[in-house]
Amino acid sequence: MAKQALTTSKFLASPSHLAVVAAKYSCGAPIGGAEHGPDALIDAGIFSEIESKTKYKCTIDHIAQSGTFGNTNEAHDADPDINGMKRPRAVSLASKQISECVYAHAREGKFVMTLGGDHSIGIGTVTGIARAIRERFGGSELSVLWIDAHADINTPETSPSRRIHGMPVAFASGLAQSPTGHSVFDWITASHLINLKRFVYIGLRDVDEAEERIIAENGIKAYSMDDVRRYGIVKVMGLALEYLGDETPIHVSYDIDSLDPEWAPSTGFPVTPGLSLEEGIHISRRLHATGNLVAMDLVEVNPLVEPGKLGTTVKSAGSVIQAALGVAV
Ligand SMILES: [Mn+2]
Repeated sequence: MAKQALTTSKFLASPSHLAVVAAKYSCGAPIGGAEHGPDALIDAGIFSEIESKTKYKCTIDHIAQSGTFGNTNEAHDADPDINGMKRPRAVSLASKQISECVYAHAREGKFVMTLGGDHSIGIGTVTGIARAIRERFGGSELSVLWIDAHADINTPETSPSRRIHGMPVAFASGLAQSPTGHSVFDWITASHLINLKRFVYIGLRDVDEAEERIIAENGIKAYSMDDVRRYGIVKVMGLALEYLGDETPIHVSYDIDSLDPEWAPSTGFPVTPGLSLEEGIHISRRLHATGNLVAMDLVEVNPLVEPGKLGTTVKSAGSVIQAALGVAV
Protein backbone atom coordinates (compact mmCIF):
# COMPACT_ATOMS: atom_id res chain seq x y z
CA MET A 1 0.00 0.00 0.00
CA ALA A 2 1.35 3.43 -0.95
CA LYS A 3 2.20 5.63 1.96
CA GLN A 4 -0.11 8.55 2.55
CA ALA A 5 1.38 11.82 1.28
CA LEU A 6 1.71 14.69 3.73
CA THR A 7 -0.47 17.77 3.48
CA THR A 8 1.28 20.97 2.47
CA SER A 9 2.52 22.81 5.50
CA LYS A 10 2.98 26.57 5.42
CA PHE A 11 5.34 26.97 8.34
CA LEU A 12 7.42 23.79 8.53
CA ALA A 13 10.76 23.51 6.77
CA SER A 14 11.00 19.79 7.38
CA PRO A 15 7.34 18.69 7.35
CA SER A 16 8.00 14.94 7.16
CA HIS A 17 10.08 15.01 10.34
CA LEU A 18 8.00 14.41 13.46
CA ALA A 19 9.96 15.22 16.61
CA VAL A 20 8.24 13.41 19.49
CA VAL A 21 9.20 14.71 22.93
CA ALA A 22 8.25 12.47 25.85
CA ALA A 23 7.98 14.80 28.85
CA LYS A 24 7.86 12.34 31.71
CA TYR A 25 7.03 14.23 34.83
CA SER A 26 4.09 15.11 37.00
CA CYS A 27 5.59 17.41 39.63
CA GLY A 28 3.08 20.06 38.56
CA ALA A 29 0.09 17.97 39.67
CA PRO A 30 -1.13 16.93 43.14
CA ILE A 31 -1.22 13.26 42.14
CA GLY A 32 1.38 11.14 40.37
CA GLY A 33 0.95 8.92 37.34
CA ALA A 34 0.97 11.30 34.38
CA GLU A 35 4.75 10.78 34.11
CA HIS A 36 3.85 7.34 32.70
CA GLY A 37 1.57 8.83 30.02
CA PRO A 38 4.22 9.17 27.28
CA ASP A 39 5.30 5.51 27.51
CA ALA A 40 1.67 4.36 27.46
CA LEU A 41 1.16 6.25 24.19
CA ILE A 42 4.45 5.20 22.61
CA ASP A 43 4.12 1.55 23.68
CA ALA A 44 0.63 1.43 22.15
CA GLY A 45 2.32 1.85 18.78
CA ILE A 46 0.82 5.21 17.83
CA PHE A 47 4.04 6.47 16.26
CA SER A 48 5.11 3.25 14.58
CA GLU A 49 1.66 3.19 13.01
CA ILE A 50 2.14 6.77 11.80
CA GLU A 51 5.48 5.80 10.24
CA SER A 52 4.00 2.74 8.56
CA LYS A 53 1.01 4.62 7.12
CA THR A 54 2.61 7.93 6.16
CA LYS A 55 5.85 9.50 5.08
CA TYR A 56 6.57 10.85 8.58
CA LYS A 57 9.89 9.93 10.14
CA CYS A 58 9.66 10.01 13.95
CA THR A 59 12.40 10.64 16.47
CA ILE A 60 11.69 10.38 20.19
CA ASP A 61 13.43 12.32 22.97
CA HIS A 62 12.78 11.15 26.53
CA ILE A 63 13.32 14.13 28.80
CA ALA A 64 12.59 15.68 32.18
CA GLN A 65 12.44 12.21 33.72
CA SER A 66 14.02 13.04 37.01
CA GLY A 67 15.63 16.39 37.47
CA THR A 68 17.75 17.55 40.35
CA PHE A 69 14.71 17.57 42.61
CA GLY A 70 13.27 14.21 41.65
CA ASN A 71 10.06 13.38 39.90
CA THR A 72 7.57 13.49 42.71
CA ASN A 73 4.69 15.70 43.66
CA GLU A 74 5.33 15.10 47.35
CA ALA A 75 6.81 17.92 49.41
CA HIS A 76 10.56 17.90 49.04
CA ASP A 77 13.19 19.37 51.39
CA ALA A 78 15.28 20.75 48.55
CA ASP A 79 12.26 22.31 46.88
CA PRO A 80 10.22 24.17 49.51
CA ASP A 81 7.07 26.06 48.52
CA ILE A 82 7.46 29.61 47.20
CA ASN A 83 4.49 31.80 48.17
CA GLY A 84 2.51 28.58 48.55
CA MET A 85 3.46 27.37 45.05
CA LYS A 86 4.25 23.63 45.13
CA ARG A 87 7.41 22.10 43.63
CA PRO A 88 8.47 25.35 41.94
CA ARG A 89 12.11 24.43 41.25
CA ALA A 90 11.34 20.96 39.91
CA VAL A 91 8.66 22.26 37.54
CA SER A 92 10.82 25.18 36.44
CA LEU A 93 13.78 22.91 35.74
CA ALA A 94 11.69 20.39 33.81
CA SER A 95 9.91 23.17 31.88
CA LYS A 96 13.22 24.75 30.93
CA GLN A 97 14.54 21.40 29.63
CA ILE A 98 11.36 20.90 27.60
CA SER A 99 11.45 24.46 26.30
CA GLU A 100 15.04 24.05 25.07
CA CYS A 101 14.33 20.65 23.51
CA VAL A 102 11.21 21.70 21.58
CA TYR A 103 12.92 24.96 20.57
CA ALA A 104 15.86 23.07 19.03
CA HIS A 105 13.50 20.93 16.92
CA ALA A 106 11.15 23.77 15.98
CA ARG A 107 14.08 26.00 15.03
CA GLU A 108 14.86 23.45 12.30
CA GLY A 109 11.27 23.62 11.08
CA LYS A 110 10.17 20.19 12.32
CA PHE A 111 6.69 19.40 13.67
CA VAL A 112 7.04 18.94 17.44
CA MET A 113 4.71 16.55 19.29
CA THR A 114 5.15 16.66 23.07
CA LEU A 115 3.58 13.97 25.23
CA GLY A 116 2.85 14.70 28.90
CA GLY A 117 3.13 14.59 31.69
CA ASP A 118 0.89 16.94 33.60
CA HIS A 119 -0.11 20.18 31.87
CA SER A 120 2.65 22.22 33.52
CA ILE A 121 4.75 20.92 30.61
CA GLY A 122 2.85 23.54 28.59
CA ILE A 123 5.12 26.18 30.10
CA GLY A 124 8.01 24.51 28.32
CA THR A 125 6.34 23.61 25.04
CA VAL A 126 4.61 26.89 24.29
CA THR A 127 7.62 29.04 25.25
CA GLY A 128 10.01 26.91 23.17
CA ILE A 129 7.80 26.95 20.09
CA ALA A 130 7.00 30.67 20.44
CA ARG A 131 10.71 31.49 20.55
CA ALA A 132 11.51 29.36 17.49
CA ILE A 133 8.66 30.94 15.49
CA ARG A 134 9.86 34.45 16.38
CA GLU A 135 13.35 33.61 15.15
CA ARG A 136 12.25 31.80 12.00
CA PHE A 137 9.65 34.35 10.90
CA GLY A 138 11.03 37.77 11.77
CA GLY A 139 9.36 38.27 15.11
CA SER A 140 6.02 36.65 14.21
CA GLU A 141 3.89 35.53 17.11
CA LEU A 142 2.64 32.00 17.66
CA SER A 143 -1.09 31.27 17.87
CA VAL A 144 -2.20 28.78 20.51
CA LEU A 145 -5.33 26.66 20.86
CA TRP A 146 -5.79 25.30 24.38
CA ILE A 147 -8.20 22.34 24.34
CA ASP A 148 -9.08 21.65 27.97
CA ALA A 149 -11.78 21.23 30.61
CA HIS A 150 -9.78 23.69 32.74
CA ALA A 151 -8.34 27.12 31.95
CA ASP A 152 -4.87 26.52 33.51
CA ILE A 153 -4.41 30.29 33.85
CA ASN A 154 -4.16 30.78 37.59
CA THR A 155 -1.21 32.76 38.88
CA PRO A 156 0.65 31.65 42.03
CA GLU A 157 -1.41 34.28 43.85
CA THR A 158 -4.86 33.18 42.63
CA SER A 159 -4.42 29.40 42.49
CA PRO A 160 -6.59 27.49 45.00
CA SER A 161 -4.47 24.30 44.62
CA ARG A 162 -1.08 26.05 44.34
CA ARG A 163 -0.15 23.36 41.81
CA ILE A 164 1.62 24.59 38.69
CA HIS A 165 -0.34 22.38 36.28
CA GLY A 166 -3.10 24.95 36.82
CA MET A 167 -0.80 27.84 35.83
CA PRO A 168 0.96 27.13 32.49
CA VAL A 169 -0.98 29.71 30.46
CA ALA A 170 -0.16 32.37 33.04
CA PHE A 171 3.58 31.63 32.95
CA ALA A 172 3.77 31.25 29.16
CA SER A 173 2.05 34.59 28.62
CA GLY A 174 3.91 36.57 31.28
CA LEU A 175 0.82 37.05 33.48
CA ALA A 176 2.66 35.05 36.14
CA GLN A 177 6.30 35.58 36.97
CA SER A 178 8.73 34.46 39.62
CA PRO A 179 7.34 35.68 42.94
CA THR A 180 9.12 38.75 44.32
CA GLY A 181 12.52 37.90 45.72
CA HIS A 182 12.77 34.64 43.75
CA SER A 183 14.25 33.89 40.34
CA VAL A 184 12.85 30.43 39.78
CA PHE A 185 11.06 31.18 36.48
CA ASP A 186 13.41 33.92 35.29
CA TRP A 187 14.61 31.76 32.38
CA ILE A 188 11.37 32.79 30.65
CA THR A 189 12.23 35.94 28.68
CA ALA A 190 10.27 38.19 26.30
CA SER A 191 11.26 36.00 23.33
CA HIS A 192 9.44 33.04 24.92
CA LEU A 193 6.10 34.69 25.66
CA ILE A 194 2.82 34.17 23.86
CA ASN A 195 0.28 36.90 23.16
CA LEU A 196 -3.10 36.16 24.75
CA LYS A 197 -4.75 37.98 21.82
CA ARG A 198 -3.56 35.05 19.67
CA PHE A 199 -4.92 32.40 22.03
CA VAL A 200 -8.22 30.46 22.04
CA TYR A 201 -9.74 28.03 24.54
CA ILE A 202 -12.10 25.23 23.57
CA GLY A 203 -13.91 22.86 25.91
CA LEU A 204 -13.82 24.79 29.20
CA ARG A 205 -16.21 23.65 31.93
CA ASP A 206 -14.36 23.87 35.25
CA VAL A 207 -12.95 27.37 35.58
CA ASP A 208 -12.03 29.04 38.89
CA GLU A 209 -13.54 32.41 39.73
CA ALA A 210 -10.18 34.19 39.53
CA GLU A 211 -9.56 32.55 36.17
CA GLU A 212 -12.92 33.84 34.88
CA ARG A 213 -11.76 37.31 35.85
CA ILE A 214 -8.33 36.90 34.22
CA ILE A 215 -9.95 35.66 30.99
CA ALA A 216 -12.36 38.61 30.92
CA GLU A 217 -9.75 41.22 31.84
CA ASN A 218 -7.41 40.05 29.09
CA GLY A 219 -10.14 39.66 26.48
CA ILE A 220 -9.21 36.03 25.85
CA LYS A 221 -11.30 34.17 23.29
CA ALA A 222 -12.90 31.20 25.05
CA TYR A 223 -15.41 28.59 23.87
CA SER A 224 -16.86 26.60 26.75
CA MET A 225 -18.53 23.20 26.54
CA ASP A 226 -21.84 25.12 26.66
CA ASP A 227 -20.74 27.00 23.53
CA VAL A 228 -19.84 23.73 21.83
CA ARG A 229 -23.32 22.36 22.66
CA ARG A 230 -25.03 25.58 21.56
CA TYR A 231 -23.22 26.17 18.25
CA GLY A 232 -21.70 22.77 17.45
CA ILE A 233 -18.01 21.99 17.15
CA VAL A 234 -17.91 22.74 13.41
CA LYS A 235 -19.07 26.32 14.00
CA VAL A 236 -16.83 26.78 17.07
CA MET A 237 -13.74 25.66 15.15
CA GLY A 238 -14.70 27.94 12.28
CA LEU A 239 -14.95 30.90 14.64
CA ALA A 240 -11.69 30.03 16.40
CA LEU A 241 -9.74 29.76 13.14
CA GLU A 242 -11.32 32.90 11.72
CA TYR A 243 -10.29 34.76 14.87
CA LEU A 244 -6.66 33.62 14.54
CA GLY A 245 -6.54 34.31 10.80
CA ASP A 246 -5.29 32.29 7.83
CA GLU A 247 -1.58 33.07 7.93
CA THR A 248 -0.41 32.13 11.40
CA PRO A 249 1.56 29.23 12.82
CA ILE A 250 -0.57 27.33 15.35
CA HIS A 251 0.37 25.28 18.41
CA VAL A 252 -2.38 23.12 19.91
CA SER A 253 -2.05 22.15 23.56
CA TYR A 254 -4.47 19.28 23.96
CA ASP A 255 -5.43 18.14 27.44
CA ILE A 256 -7.00 14.69 27.22
CA ASP A 257 -9.46 15.80 29.95
CA SER A 258 -11.16 18.00 27.33
CA LEU A 259 -12.78 14.78 26.15
CA ASP A 260 -15.70 13.38 28.08
CA PRO A 261 -14.61 10.80 30.69
CA GLU A 262 -16.44 8.21 28.61
CA TRP A 263 -13.65 8.56 26.04
CA ALA A 264 -10.78 9.49 28.34
CA PRO A 265 -11.31 8.03 31.82
CA SER A 266 -7.59 7.65 32.68
CA THR A 267 -6.81 11.25 33.60
CA GLY A 268 -6.30 13.00 36.93
CA PHE A 269 -9.17 15.48 36.88
CA PRO A 270 -12.02 14.34 34.63
CA VAL A 271 -15.03 16.64 34.32
CA THR A 272 -18.30 15.57 32.76
CA PRO A 273 -19.83 16.34 30.27
CA GLY A 274 -17.02 16.89 27.78
CA LEU A 275 -16.22 16.64 24.10
CA SER A 276 -17.17 13.46 22.30
CA LEU A 277 -14.30 11.64 20.64
CA GLU A 278 -15.77 12.63 17.29
CA GLU A 279 -15.66 16.30 18.30
CA GLY A 280 -12.11 15.89 19.55
CA ILE A 281 -11.06 14.37 16.23
CA HIS A 282 -12.83 17.14 14.34
CA ILE A 283 -10.72 19.74 16.16
CA SER A 284 -7.54 17.94 15.10
CA ARG A 285 -8.68 17.44 11.51
CA ARG A 286 -9.59 21.09 11.09
CA LEU A 287 -6.24 22.17 12.51
CA HIS A 288 -4.38 19.87 10.16
CA ALA A 289 -6.38 21.13 7.19
CA THR A 290 -5.23 24.71 7.81
CA GLY A 291 -1.64 23.77 6.97
CA ASN A 292 -0.70 26.07 9.86
CA LEU A 293 -0.16 23.55 12.64
CA VAL A 294 3.48 23.46 13.82
CA ALA A 295 3.28 21.77 17.21
CA MET A 296 1.00 19.77 19.47
CA ASP A 297 0.98 18.69 23.11
CA LEU A 298 -1.06 15.73 24.33
CA VAL A 299 -1.11 15.78 28.11
CA GLU A 300 -2.59 14.35 31.31
CA VAL A 301 -2.98 10.72 30.26
CA ASN A 302 -2.59 9.03 33.66
CA PRO A 303 -2.20 5.23 33.53
CA LEU A 304 -2.72 4.97 37.31
CA VAL A 305 -6.27 6.34 37.12
CA GLU A 306 -8.89 3.81 35.98
CA PRO A 307 -6.12 1.48 34.80
CA GLY A 308 -8.71 -0.95 33.44
CA LYS A 309 -9.82 1.76 30.99
CA LEU A 310 -6.37 2.94 29.98
CA GLY A 311 -6.80 1.30 26.59
CA THR A 312 -9.83 3.50 25.84
CA THR A 313 -7.94 6.62 26.89
CA VAL A 314 -4.83 5.77 24.88
CA LYS A 315 -6.92 4.94 21.81
CA SER A 316 -8.67 8.32 22.02
CA ALA A 317 -5.35 10.11 22.48
CA GLY A 318 -3.93 8.26 19.49
CA SER A 319 -6.90 9.30 17.37
CA VAL A 320 -6.62 13.02 18.14
CA ILE A 321 -2.84 12.87 17.60
CA GLN A 322 -3.11 11.06 14.27
CA ALA A 323 -5.95 13.27 13.02
CA ALA A 324 -3.82 16.35 13.74
CA LEU A 325 -1.12 14.87 11.53
CA GLY A 326 -3.57 14.13 8.72
CA VAL A 327 -3.60 10.39 9.26
CA ALA A 328 -6.99 8.79 8.55
CA VAL A 329 -8.57 7.56 11.84
MN1 LIG B 1 -4.95 21.31 31.28
